[in-house]
Amino acid sequence: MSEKVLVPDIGEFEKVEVIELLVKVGDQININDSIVTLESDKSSVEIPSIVSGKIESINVKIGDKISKGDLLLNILSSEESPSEKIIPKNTESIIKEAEVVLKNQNEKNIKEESFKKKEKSTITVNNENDIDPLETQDWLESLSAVVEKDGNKRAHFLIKELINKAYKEGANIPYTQNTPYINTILPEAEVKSPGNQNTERRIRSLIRWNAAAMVVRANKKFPELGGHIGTFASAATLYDVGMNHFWRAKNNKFGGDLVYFQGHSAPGMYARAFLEGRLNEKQLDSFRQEVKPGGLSSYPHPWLMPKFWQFPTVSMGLGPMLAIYQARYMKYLINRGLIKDENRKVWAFLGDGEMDEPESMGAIGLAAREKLDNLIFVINCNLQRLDGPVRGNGKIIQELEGSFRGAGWNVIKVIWGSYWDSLIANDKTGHLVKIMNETVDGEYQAMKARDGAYVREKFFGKYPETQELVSSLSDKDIWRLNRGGHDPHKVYAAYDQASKNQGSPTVIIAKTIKGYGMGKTGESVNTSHQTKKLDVDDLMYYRDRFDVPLTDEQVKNVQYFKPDDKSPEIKYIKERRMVLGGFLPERTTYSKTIKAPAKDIFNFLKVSTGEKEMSTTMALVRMLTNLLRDKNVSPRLVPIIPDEARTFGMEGFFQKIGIYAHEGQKYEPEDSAQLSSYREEKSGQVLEEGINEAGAMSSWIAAATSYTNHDIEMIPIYIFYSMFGFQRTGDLAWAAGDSQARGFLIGATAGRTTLAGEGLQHQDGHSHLLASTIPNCISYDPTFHYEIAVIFREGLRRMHEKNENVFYYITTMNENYSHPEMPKDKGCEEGILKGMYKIKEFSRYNKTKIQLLGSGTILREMMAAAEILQNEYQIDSEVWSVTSFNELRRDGMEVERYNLLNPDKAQKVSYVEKCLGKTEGPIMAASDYMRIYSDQIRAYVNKSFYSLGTDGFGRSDTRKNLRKFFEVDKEHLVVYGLSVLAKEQLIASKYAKEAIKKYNINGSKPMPTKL
Ligand SMILES: Cc1ncc(C[n+]2csc(CCOP(=O)(O)OP(=O)(O)O)c2C)c(N)n1
Ligand SMILES: [Mg+2]
Repeated sequence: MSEKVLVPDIGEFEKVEVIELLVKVGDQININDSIVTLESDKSSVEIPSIVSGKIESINVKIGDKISKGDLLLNILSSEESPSEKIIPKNTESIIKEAEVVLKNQNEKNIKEESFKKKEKSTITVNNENDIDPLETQDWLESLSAVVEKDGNKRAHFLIKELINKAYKEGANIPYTQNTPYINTILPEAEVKSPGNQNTERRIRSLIRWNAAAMVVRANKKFPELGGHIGTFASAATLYDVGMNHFWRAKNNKFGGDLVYFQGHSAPGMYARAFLEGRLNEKQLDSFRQEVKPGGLSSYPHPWLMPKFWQFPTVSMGLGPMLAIYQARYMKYLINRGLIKDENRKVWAFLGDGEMDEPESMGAIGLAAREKLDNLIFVINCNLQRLDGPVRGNGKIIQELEGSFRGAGWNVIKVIWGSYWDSLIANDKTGHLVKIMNETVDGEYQAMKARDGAYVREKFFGKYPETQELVSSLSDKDIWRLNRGGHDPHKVYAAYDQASKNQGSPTVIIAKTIKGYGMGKTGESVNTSHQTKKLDVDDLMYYRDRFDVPLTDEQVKNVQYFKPDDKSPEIKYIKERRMVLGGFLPERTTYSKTIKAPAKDIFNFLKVSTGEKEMSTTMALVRMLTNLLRDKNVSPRLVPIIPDEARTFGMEGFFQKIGIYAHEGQKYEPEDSAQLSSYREEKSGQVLEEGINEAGAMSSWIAAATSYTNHDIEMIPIYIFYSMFGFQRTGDLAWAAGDSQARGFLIGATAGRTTLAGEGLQHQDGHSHLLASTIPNCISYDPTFHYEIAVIFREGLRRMHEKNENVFYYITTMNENYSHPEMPKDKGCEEGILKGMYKIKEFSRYNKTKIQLLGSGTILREMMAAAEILQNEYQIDSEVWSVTSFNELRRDGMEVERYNLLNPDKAQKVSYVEKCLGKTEGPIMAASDYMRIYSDQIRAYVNKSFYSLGTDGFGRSDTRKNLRKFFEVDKEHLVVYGLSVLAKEQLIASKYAKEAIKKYNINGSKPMPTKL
């Protein structure tokens, strides 16, 4: 039957222009195939067909302005009646979602094992406020009986019911997110490690020794090199258990777990790699000496050790965020069907001091919300940071427990080692746990800096009951009471449980001792962090403490120790890694490249837009829409937006490719009847990050390094307000460079005078300068649509086809203007990419000439000024579109350096000099950025050079007024041009003076920087 396809509800727009017809009469099309593209002055959307069939007739043509309800097509439908067959999209996704939830619920119920306590123990907590201890005892015993008979879950249920009941009856329920200061996993519930504990201990001791030796040796040679011993000393067990039993490497059968190592624990990773035979002594001896190739970097830096390190973590706080978004991105790839679900995990090792960084905790809510059960945080709570205790007066473990539990994480506390088990079991009065709860971290730290007698007196001595509890222990026994993070059994049990946890991320909060084993100078003392030299006595102590088989002489020489390859230790360490699929960390890439799309996919941006005006943001969005039609590129695009899609006219993407939501869409969106309705979907492509630039940047980094971490090349495009880019998340951008990210950053609504109205906080006049600080970031400030097309395609080619480790920063603006046809000149494309090309020449008079350089929207002011100079002052000019002062400077710098270092060789010529060297007249450059942006090339041209720009704070006003204020409007450019020519003695100064008067310019107005 014949069906009419009408224009659906397209939101608030009326009379929107048809800019593309995507079908023709006779075509066979399917439901959801795009029919036409509509474009308003704000955004463009494609209209999909609601029926399948053959097109009988098309009722619209390019240029038509259409509104809701207008007839688009007649289709000979291949279905009886669409409305009968199609379940509305939202209803369908709700049904699907419900089915998935039901299925999971059933599975969970089946799986749930109710753990039963083996031994009954009632803990009586002495409490001065207890008005009836006997009654309390009754209640507690009843609870124990329930636990014994029906298990923990039942006990949980009853407690919850009691709380609800009390709440309903008006009791003021005290809120607590904390559990007592003991291990989360009870001894009887611990899963035992299958490893050979003796061999593992010996291996761990050797790793400890070699890590410390490496740092000490480097500092003996060059005391300025620095390094850390105390951090890894506290974390060795945490890493070893993971390495021996849990972390699976990437190989041809498995994608690999991803481990974010704490930055300054790097010596431990090198020491292990040494035992594994991956690094040799010579390499260890080049720790922190990287200038000569082959040195070991101070911290994890993929840029410096691209085959070893995967994640830069040493800037505190970035690791936690990057790991969360990595885990989320992994799920994104799985849910989009781009990688298999292999139960891979993301592990992140963090310091307790590091958790003070706002970034560290800033995204934990997202991890729980997104149910990232592929994510495990291990927080090494050695209770110290650099200067002193993390929480001297409090308890960092309890604080973290509360925050993570509150956010919805599975929390596993690993506080006490096995030697404590029997003491805690014998604590019938509850006094031991009471002291544990009462003691603050400052005291815990101080105790481990002293000895057993001190602990007996200050800790157990607090109550007669606890004094009695340890009466049969010697001071040495008391000293041996270990902390959970140093006990491989406890750590194994925690890792095991974390790995099996479903439905939420897990945090393991492990208590350790900073500088563990380092003796008086390094163990649990406030200076532990900085200790990088150990004297002979300390080294002897360290050797004895861990039974390292070295002679005194060898210790004095700080020799490394590596047992023979056939020794049980080396065989064990290698065998364990082989079982787990290979070595870690290791950075490899097996992704296939993405063929850059044919040039013609960009051709529509190379013709003039005629009367039609658009912004470069809009041109970019149109280009992306077009790219979504390219079969190779489309599935790999990862659009990332922090709640600004509508600002950038990208709301059309919501329907077209969907917003990623791991739970699909459980509600019918308010705007469901509209074409650009808010569509969330499990396989959605857009990462809509909410108002969260740091999170968006972290997502971008995960996608931009997908080629190595997931062996799939992706094309992330993160679009943001340019002012909230590098300025806001600069350290993440730096980490992106280190990570060898490949992708596009789009600084939209860029420019200090182009984003009118928004004012001081929003108007960006320096993001290009910040971008220029990152060596592998290539940045452009284009003016016209064809420039964007050329730059973007080249970016695709360089990054995703040729695998260059660079990333692109492109600014786009929201000022509407018409765009000319791309110049036919052969050199134009090369010029756009290198940074400048001649866009226009005025040569009517052949008397006086000036070279005018402009970038971004200010190029148009410059072109207008050139016209005035010619028409009113008979001055010729050549106008250059500068797409990147940054790239021009890089080229100039390189050429200059070469020439200076090779004075006797043929001297090279910079690209700027090639363009401008033989031209006539002085040079005047202007941009919508600070003068220093265009000033960058001053040194590389052999001519007088003047730069203009938007130095100073922005403010709200119209574009015209702002450009006047910052003196980059065409009138100022004319005046400055005339003045420059007068200064160069090419014309009389009276012309400039007259123009100043004519344009009503106040020559004694203060610099905008002072206003
Ligand atoms: C953003 C940032 N600020 C400061 C530092 C310097 N720094 C390196 S380690 C450290 C202390 C770390 O303490 P913690 O996180 O507890 O780690 P630990 O060594 O105790 O395991 C500091 C301040 C840094 N690396 N990054
Ligand atoms: Mg610490």
